[in-house]
Parts: sequence; structure tokens; C-alpha cells
Amino acid sequence: MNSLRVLLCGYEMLPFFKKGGLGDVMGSLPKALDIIGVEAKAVIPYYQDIRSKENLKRIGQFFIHFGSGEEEVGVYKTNLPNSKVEVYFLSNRPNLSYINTRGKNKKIDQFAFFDLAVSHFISYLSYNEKWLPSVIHCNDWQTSLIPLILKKKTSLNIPTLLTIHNHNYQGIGSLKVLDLLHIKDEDTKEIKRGKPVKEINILGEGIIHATKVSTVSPTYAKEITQNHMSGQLKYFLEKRALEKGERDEILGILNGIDHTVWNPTLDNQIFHKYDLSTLDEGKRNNKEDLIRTLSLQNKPTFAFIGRMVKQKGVDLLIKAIKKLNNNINFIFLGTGDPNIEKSITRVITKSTVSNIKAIFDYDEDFAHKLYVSSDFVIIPSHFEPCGLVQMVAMKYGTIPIASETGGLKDSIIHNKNGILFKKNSASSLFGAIKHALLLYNNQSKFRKMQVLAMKTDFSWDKSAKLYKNLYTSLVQS
Ligand code: NHF
Repeated sequence: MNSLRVLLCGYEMLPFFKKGGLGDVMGSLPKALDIIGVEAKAVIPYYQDIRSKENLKRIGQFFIHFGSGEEEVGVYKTNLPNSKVEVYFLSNRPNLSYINTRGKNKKIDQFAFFDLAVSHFISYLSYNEKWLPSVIHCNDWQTSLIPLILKKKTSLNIPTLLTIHNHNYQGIGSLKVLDLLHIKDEDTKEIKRGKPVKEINILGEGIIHATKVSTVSPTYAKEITQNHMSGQLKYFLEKRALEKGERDEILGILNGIDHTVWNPTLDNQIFHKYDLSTLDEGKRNNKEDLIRTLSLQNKPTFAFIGRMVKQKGVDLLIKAIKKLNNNINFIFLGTGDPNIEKSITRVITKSTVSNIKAIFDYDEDFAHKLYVSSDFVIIPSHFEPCGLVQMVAMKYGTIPIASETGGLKDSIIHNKNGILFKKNSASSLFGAIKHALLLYNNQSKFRKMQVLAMKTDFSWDKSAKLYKNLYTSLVQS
């Protein structure tokens, strides 16, 4: 076993279970790693949602000591579709069937359970599947206790990489979770680090204990480490920097997208397939079908596709839309915070602007149709670690209009393959929409931008190689 062997751990993974962008990454990065010779496997919880869709084979079980009892963890396995990548699912009815929504501590306890289970699963893998990972790749707070548990509760000495996909979700809650894990007093002291703390910050513990920390774009890496965007994480980032020294920077590796899923020449979910040579016709036909489906007229069409949470900047968009006239179509697709949904509904009912539609649903099929049929997608995020919407849109020749932040800044070249505007500024967004309309009216310039957008390479090729280099450096250090 000389090759690089990486176990990716996460709480979501396409096509099995998806809540957000991490699901896309978990579903596509392992395949890209496999292609360049990294042996990648993944492990996620076996939720009831997955159980009811996939009839997976149980291959074994093991026991863990959690709280006051011995808990059985079932192991299931299948392949990531169209690849050799093996995906393992850990089951435990009380703790891993659903994502707990009743109180933050419940969720923390259940992912502490998952992290403890993963830490034991590594020995299971080695013994039963004859495969011992050389690197454990954790993702977001839900798997951020793994580095601490490996150090405190096992004799395994395997380097860990923690990738932060969104610093806003940190897993903050009662220190009692340490009792469930049987992590002793002396370690609790370590967590308190000489100051009184009432709560544990799980992402913070991951930052302290992981061998290496990365995030999903170079600009976001700078934003969270230098530009005071990290909020409560600041303490942990500074602590790590102090302990590890300057050479241990938080690395930003831009995500890629799966071009077998997001591709106008292959996509069975869009009305009409097309490529660069049939771009005009393809876009026109798709747009005609969309506007017919939604009873709209043929006007420049803008879309917002994404979770309706504060981060995504719908507030800015609403301010800008209120100033626009009737000469555009606007379609919102996504679900989330009911207050944000209500604010959109209010604009639709009160505004003089017709031609605004909202579909408050997580509808992957309709998302494909909307990406392909719109002229522009707007991504007004207050911050965006990487962002996948702009990459997908560009692949379909749909022009992104995005805040100049995080991965949006790293993937869009202003006025070449998209339009950037000043983050957190509704007036700058309004200016960008005006600019987009001028561009739309100059069809040759607009087409040139569409072609450049479609030609931009957002495949995983480059980034998978960067991960490979990073894993190699961890194994060698
Ligand atoms: O692309 C996957 C995704 C990011 O910006 C996105 C986000 C959540 O906020 O890395 O994670």
C-alpha cells in the first residue's frame, strides 16, 4: 500500500444526501482525486433519507462507548456512481437517522457521535477492508471533532486536514458533549485554555487540533485570517498561528464542479442541449421554453438560485429590484429563512414591477433549467467561501453578476467572463444590473462574454492536483 489514501469525512454527499455546497464537493472531489491516482474513500452518516432511497448492503458493525452506553454502529457501503470510489455509511438509529433540529446541543451531540464513530471506523477499515488511510480529510464543523478524538482516544497517528467550507457554522454548544465522548478533565482544561469557557466551539477545536487547515478559495482564506471576518473563530485562528508559526498558513483551494453533471452538451434535465457552436440557438430555445412555462415575456432574464439565508444577500437584491422597471424578468429559486421568503413575496405583491417569479423550493431539476435559460444569475452574497452557482452558470453561458468577495472574486474576471460589484452595496449591485442591461443590448459584446464564460475551466483537474500536493506534504511532514 504505497499510494496516497485519503478518507473524506462529511455530513452530506451528492447524490446520496445534499443540503448545500459541501454535498457537491463531497460528491465530486473524490472522483477527481481517483483519476489522478489518489485512493479516495468517503464516509457519511446513513440517514433515513438515504436508507429509503438506496438499498445498501450492510457489511459489518462495531461498538462505541458514547455517554452511558455501548452503541452499535452499522457499516454500509456502495460506490459513488460512475466511479471506483467507495462510500461508507455509518448507521445508528438514535443518533444518525436524521439531522436533529431540536436545539443546538442535540445536533452537536449527534455529530460528536458521528465523529467518534468515524474515529473507530478507521480501525474497522484497516482490519476488515485492509485499507488504512494515510490522511483523514474532515469538512466543516460536523467532522471537526475527529482530530481531537484521534489524539485523545486512539493510538492512530494519521495526519488530518480540516477544510472550512463556511466559517459561519461553528457548532457552538454545551461542554457536556465532552462527557458523552469520555474526554477527561485534563483535556477539558485544554479546551478552556486558561480562560473560563462555558461552551465548546467545535470548528474552533478542529482548527486547533487538525494537522493542517484549508478553505475553499484563496481570497476567503485571506478574509478569514486577515480581514477580521472570522468573528468567534479569530481566537482559534490566532492560537493556531501562535502555536504553529507563520509557515502554517490557511491554504485556499478553489472548488471545482463536476462537468459530467453540469454540462449543456450532456444535461438531460434541460430543455435543449447545446455546445459552443450552437450557443445562440441553444440559449434561445431554452429561454423560450422557460418563459412559456412561467408565463413570462421575452425580456432579459435574471435569476437568483440558492439558499435563502442572510449570507446570500437577498436583502441587497430586493433593494436593487425595487428601483428597476418592467423591462426584465426576475426568477428566485430556493428555500430557507421564512422571513427572507416573505420579503420576496412582499416585493412581488407590492411592487409595480411585474415579471418577478419566486419558487420557494429546493428543486435541483428546475435549477438546471433556470441556469440554462437565464441570461444572468445574480449572486449578491455578503461573503462567499467559494460559490458554485457562478461556475455552473458560466458553464451554460449564463453571465454571473456577483459580489467581489471570496471565491466569487477568484473565479470571475470582471467584464471578461462576468460582472463583479462592490460587496454589501445595493447601489453597486443596481449599477451592475444596469451595466448588464447595456451589455445585453450589445449582442456581439454579450456573446463574447458568454463564450469566455463557457470556456473558463472550472473542472476539478487543477484543484485536485493541489489537494494531492497538500496530502503528500502532510504524509511527509
Ligand atoms: O462553495 C462548498 C460550499 C462553498 O461558498 C460555498 C459555501 C458552502 O458557502 O465548499 O460550501
